[in-house]
Amino acid sequence: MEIHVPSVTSSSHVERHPKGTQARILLSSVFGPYARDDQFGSRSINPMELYHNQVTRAQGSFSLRMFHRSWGIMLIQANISAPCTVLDFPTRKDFEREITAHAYDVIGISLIIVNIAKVREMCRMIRKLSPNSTIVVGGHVAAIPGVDKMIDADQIVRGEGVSWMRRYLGEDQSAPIRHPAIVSGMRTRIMGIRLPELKGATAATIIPSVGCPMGCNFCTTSAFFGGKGNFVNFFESGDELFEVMQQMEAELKVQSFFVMDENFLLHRERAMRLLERMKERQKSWSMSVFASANAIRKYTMQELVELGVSWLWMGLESPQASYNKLQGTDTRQLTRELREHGIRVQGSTIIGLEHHTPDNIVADIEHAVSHDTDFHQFMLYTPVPGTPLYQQMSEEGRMLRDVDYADVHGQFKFNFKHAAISRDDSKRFLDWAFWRDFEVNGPSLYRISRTLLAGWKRYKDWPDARVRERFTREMHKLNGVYSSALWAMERQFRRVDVKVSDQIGALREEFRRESGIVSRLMPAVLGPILLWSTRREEKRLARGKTYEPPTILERRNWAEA
Ligand code: B12
Ligand code: SF4
Repeated sequence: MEIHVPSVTSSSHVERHPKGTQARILLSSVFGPYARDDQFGSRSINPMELYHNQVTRAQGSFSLRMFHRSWGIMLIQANISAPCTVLDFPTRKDFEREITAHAYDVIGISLIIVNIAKVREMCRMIRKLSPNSTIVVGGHVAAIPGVDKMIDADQIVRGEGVSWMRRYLGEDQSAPIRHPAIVSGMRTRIMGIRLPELKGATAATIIPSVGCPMGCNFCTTSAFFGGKGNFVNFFESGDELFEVMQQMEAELKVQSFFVMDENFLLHRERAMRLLERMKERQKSWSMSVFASANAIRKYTMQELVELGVSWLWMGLESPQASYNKLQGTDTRQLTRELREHGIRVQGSTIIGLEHHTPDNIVADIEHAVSHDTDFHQFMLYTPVPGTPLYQQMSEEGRMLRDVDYADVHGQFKFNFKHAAISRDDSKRFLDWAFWRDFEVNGPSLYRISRTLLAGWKRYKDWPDARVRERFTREMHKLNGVYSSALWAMERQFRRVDVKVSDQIGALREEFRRESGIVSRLMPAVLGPILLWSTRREEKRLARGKTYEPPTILERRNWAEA
């Protein structure tokens, strides 16, 4: 086989494609199925799911199941004028069909490090079935040292891809970013029921920036887009962001947004200008954001609530870790306060930090669990190529050489030599953390119902109509459904922990008191159905049932050749 030597580039040096914007482009994610063990690096414990993979994975039938599109290639497609197809979650057959059915000049593949074996196979298929195509590989995989010798691609792109692709096609790389309309999640399931996909019911994803200037040593997103002090902003000001959100509101009929920005609240000026515009136009929007504790502390609770922050993903590293983003914050107090104001908190805790030992790690996990967040993500401390941590571990000779990249996803075992914890124990502690959080705090669905109710009670008579409307909307839309789910959870969770089951029962009572007549009656009917579907799902999961995202194909600027 002839191996081309690819250039590994970022957007600052790009050689233009001879056909420019006339080139036909295919942008694809890697092929599935994902939730199984195979020779292409799929792993059953690493499905293409956010919550079930790394957040609610120990919660059985209560685990939140949903899929997210590959936003990077959607963003690139929306910002080039060449005819372009996005193929998301293909099977190998779908991919083969697409590259043989059309004469693509450029085939771009997007992937992260775990999926390296898939791109190797996809390059092989392209060379055989579409030999005239130029292969461009982008996404976090580009951070692997020596990746150019591992796959048969022509170009490997590091960092931001819109500007790279624009330069490659001879377009203006600094033209304003056109934001694609993205429904944040799809095929949502919980308690054995697939939720209906009604227009406007699911949040729109907004991508204000990539990267994060905080530069924590293990953080791959920060490192990939420039590291400490750097990031790439797509929408600089609150005004620009407001306009984009308004467009999405009109296009997707949404009032809630999933803001895909690693540290949204860090940019206070932008957020506060956005709030001003929201107030001017009476927008009762809600926002799910990622933010570090030090950034959250720049705001009062009232500002967060007025801004519509309804869900917050925050790092809760061990109290002994010295990350700037925590800056001495009492994260337990902060979490409690946020939840009392109706803000759902998703904590994120790293297992296996440098100071952890078999003797102190249990206390650190208990500390994390004691935050009683609505959701809790646990991840192994993982030196990933491209990060300062990887550099340091490599220099210290602590990287384990025989670990397959497909297993470097933070949910299995260490990929480095830890001073005090063995590889096998790293998995045991990780699995235990998930279980402990579930056992002590109960299903996340129960926890978010509790936060929602607290917020509604506090803000239902609030003077700002936008805030009132948001809480009333969130509460009333689902009130009867939450009560019914609580009815079923209370019974099912009795098998895990009676105390938590009683707490769920008490919350159900509270919901009942706050409900109208229809919602009061609903649990009697819907509750038993949900209990039945929950138990059916438990049996399915025990038999090894897994879920896969659907294959999606979207063309833009397309005329059949
Ligand atoms: C959404 C998401 C997911 C979705 C994936 C959806 C999908 N369709 O792939 C879900 C939830 C399923 C997921 C799962 C996992 N994820 Co994930 N995920 C993300 C997240 C939060 C957002 C990605 C995103 O859209 N970003 C915004 C877009 C605009 O950025 P981007 O994708 O990087 O794309 C830009 C460039 O990379 C480049 N680019 C990308 N593709 C291409 C292609 C071409 C041709 C070109 C030229 C350029 C280019 O241009 C884009 C625009 O600038 C990121 C964190 C983050 N903030 O990025 C983590 C992230 C990508 N995930 C990560 C990890 C580790 C995982 C898991 C392994 C973790 C786990 N155990 O759960 C699994 C793997 C699942 C699997 N089987 O593959 C890591 C990747 C680490 C690495 N170095 O490889 C990240 C960076 C999080 C982190 N900080 O650790 N993930
Ligand atoms: S604050 Fe979060 S996103 Fe920013 S560098 Fe640290 S871990 Fe990464």
